[in-house]
Amino acid sequence: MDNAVKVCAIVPVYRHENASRHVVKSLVDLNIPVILIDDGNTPEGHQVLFEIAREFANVELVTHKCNLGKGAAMRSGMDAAIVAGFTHALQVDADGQHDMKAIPFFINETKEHPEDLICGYPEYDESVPKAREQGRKITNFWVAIETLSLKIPDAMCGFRIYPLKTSWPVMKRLHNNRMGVDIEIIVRLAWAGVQMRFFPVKVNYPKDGVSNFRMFHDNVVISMTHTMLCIGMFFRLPLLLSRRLFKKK
Ligand SMILES: Nc1nc2c(ncn2[C@@H]2O[C@H](COP(=O)(O)OP(=O)(O)OP(=O)(O)O)[C@@H](O)[C@H]2O)c(=O)[nH]1
Ligand SMILES: [Mg+2]
Repeated sequence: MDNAVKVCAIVPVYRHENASRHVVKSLVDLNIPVILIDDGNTPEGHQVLFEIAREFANVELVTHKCNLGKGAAMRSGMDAAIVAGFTHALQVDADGQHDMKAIPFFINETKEHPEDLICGYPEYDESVPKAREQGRKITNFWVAIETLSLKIPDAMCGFRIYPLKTSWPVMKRLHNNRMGVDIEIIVRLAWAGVQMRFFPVKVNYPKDGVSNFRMFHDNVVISMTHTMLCIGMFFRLPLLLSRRLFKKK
């Protein structure tokens, strides 16, 4: 890794302590330091994470005493990454759904474009639940309206490399602690003018996988997030429109 770019991984974990072992191992095998966030797991879950952090070199465990949500876990992870002097954070979900073989390519992209957000674009196989796939399409439609652009083909992927210099000031001000954080951060970074690059990453849903997604509750939270972002878009209309005009010229 060159001097300018120091990448760590942040892995928020809630009820995925067992699946997270494989994720951590893949990261450690690639020589990527890991910040594992125990987001208020059971004492047994915490013990598993504690052992993972002890077993592998370069794994730091940050613990929330109670469950605060993925957004709060990402915030704690980015905070720890900044304190440790990293310039970029690869956020990867602990459930092992994402193809870890994509990581070297993503890191190379970060080295070539250190200012940019490098985002996964999910390539599902047939295991994806149809309702989740539909939900993503609805979210992506709203995100196009909120950013007045088609530059975000997927706003929910839990596989991205964040440039911390621009992402942390935005992340630390988010109120969204739970589901919806992946959407809110990418829309706010687009508003802030951060350039984004999307690349496919294979995603699968194992039959015995644990999902924390609560169909009713999380969809309500996501709808509230879109409502808030649409209101935010109206306040930024002059900025977003002038950016488009300027780009055309
Ligand atoms: N949903 C959820 N995830 C959390 C929480 N705290 C940490 N996480 C982690 O955030 C990541 C995303 O959670 P998932 O349950 O996979 O949610 P998802 O990927 O949107 O849903 P699926 O598409 O069903 O996998 C995982 O690494 C979780 O372990 C929390 O309170 N709620
Ligand atoms: Mg998941």
